[in-house]
Amino acid sequence: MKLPSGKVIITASLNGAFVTKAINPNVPEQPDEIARASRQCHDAGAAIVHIHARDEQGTPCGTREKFEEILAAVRARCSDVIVQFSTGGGTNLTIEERVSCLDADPEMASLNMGTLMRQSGPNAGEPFVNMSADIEAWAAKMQAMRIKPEMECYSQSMYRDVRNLIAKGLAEPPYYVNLVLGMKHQGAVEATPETLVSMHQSLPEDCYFNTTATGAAQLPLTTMGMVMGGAVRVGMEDNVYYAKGEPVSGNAQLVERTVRIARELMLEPATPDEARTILGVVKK
Ligand code: KMH
Ligand code: ZN
Repeated sequence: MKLPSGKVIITASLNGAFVTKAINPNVPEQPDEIARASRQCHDAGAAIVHIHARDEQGTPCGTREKFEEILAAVRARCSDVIVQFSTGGGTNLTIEERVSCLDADPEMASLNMGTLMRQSGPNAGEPFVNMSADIEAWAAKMQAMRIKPEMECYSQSMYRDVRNLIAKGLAEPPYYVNLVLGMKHQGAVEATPETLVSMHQSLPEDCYFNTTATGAAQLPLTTMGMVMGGAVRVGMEDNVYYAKGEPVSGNAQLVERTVRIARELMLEPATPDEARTILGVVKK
């Protein structure tokens, strides 16, 4: 499904699990940094902020307390933006730690729709596990808590689990699928115009789609995604360079560029409340 004409929903993916300050010192890790970045991105035009939790050393962590602390910090600086916590977490987290974010009762959370195999870094050979039974359990918990899932699909094969949730009534329409392009994991598609078009063409019914692309593909493929009538995700989780050799100065810099391009395409960034109405997100 296309977004209502003239609108684009922009998500800022603030930090992720892998980007450290050694990679880019502007990545927000601590609750107040995350809160400030959320406000800046909201003011630049983002309706949603996608957030991973980090401990005092910047290592990915997953406890209800930390997510509650982050949510409170964001709300203190920005009452309006939609907070989407990651259940993807980090390579060092147990499944229980990953989904502890749900206990903080965010408006949205990511829901990874299949298992991938890590092929690089210290965790090469370890799977990023998202079994169908787990996906169903997390979806059921989100449904009960009225947390809107963003279903992360890294290849068309993951649409099988999207259709499974729909068939079992474990998700509420309109469904929201994030086309995640360019992850290095085995099982993920590369980030090219062809893979974006191919994944878009085979989207399950009644789905709004978001376009996420890693690295240098983020700019061209999110631009394509807007032309195709989708939502887009930009941010330092997925891309730490503004241009070749020029580190991103902050997440808002990427949001500002996306808004400029959107307006050239006659699109206005949806406000958080407009995004709630379009996606069926319950305000909390
Ligand atoms: N790292 C992104 C490409 C999640 O956090 O749950 C995928 C992601 C999934 O953001
Ligand atoms: Zn993430």
